[in-house]
Amino acid sequence: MTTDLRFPIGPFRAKFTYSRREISAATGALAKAPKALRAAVHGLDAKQLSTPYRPGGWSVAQVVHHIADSQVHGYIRLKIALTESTPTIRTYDQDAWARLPDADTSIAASLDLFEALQIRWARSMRALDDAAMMRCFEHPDDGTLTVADGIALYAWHAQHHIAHITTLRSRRGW
Ligand code: NI
Repeated sequence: MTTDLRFPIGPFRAKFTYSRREISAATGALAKAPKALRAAVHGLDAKQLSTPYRPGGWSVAQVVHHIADSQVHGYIRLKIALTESTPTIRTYDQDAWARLPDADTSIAASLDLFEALQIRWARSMRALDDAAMMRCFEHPDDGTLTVADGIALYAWHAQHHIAHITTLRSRRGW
């Protein structure tokens, strides 16, 4: 069996419509993600944080910063979808962001940022009704997505990147 190190929990598949149970599972997974990320990096030293999670991949620290950066985008994307008529959201060059000088081994602020954003996110999303969950936004690469897709996507996204770190640790015996 071959394992694709880039997709330790498999790829995300948008479904467009979700049951209440699926949305609450995704919201719950997101709510737990900041703590899970802290646990995933707990005790790692600077050398370990600079280690790529796979050959040619981002370092552990870059993965942590990316989770925070991505959650910033996700938060803004869903707020825009809730307040504008089928807006087209802005993409960004993730690899270029990961190479910016702030993507170093100082990860504490990104852990805090992810946690704080998640508190705001959970507060906003828990209060939404079915009509709000079906509001759409246009992703320039991925097409039309609903707010519910966005919640499911970001829940997957956090777990996907946390698994990059936890699978690296288990392969290395860290
Ligand atoms: Ni990502």
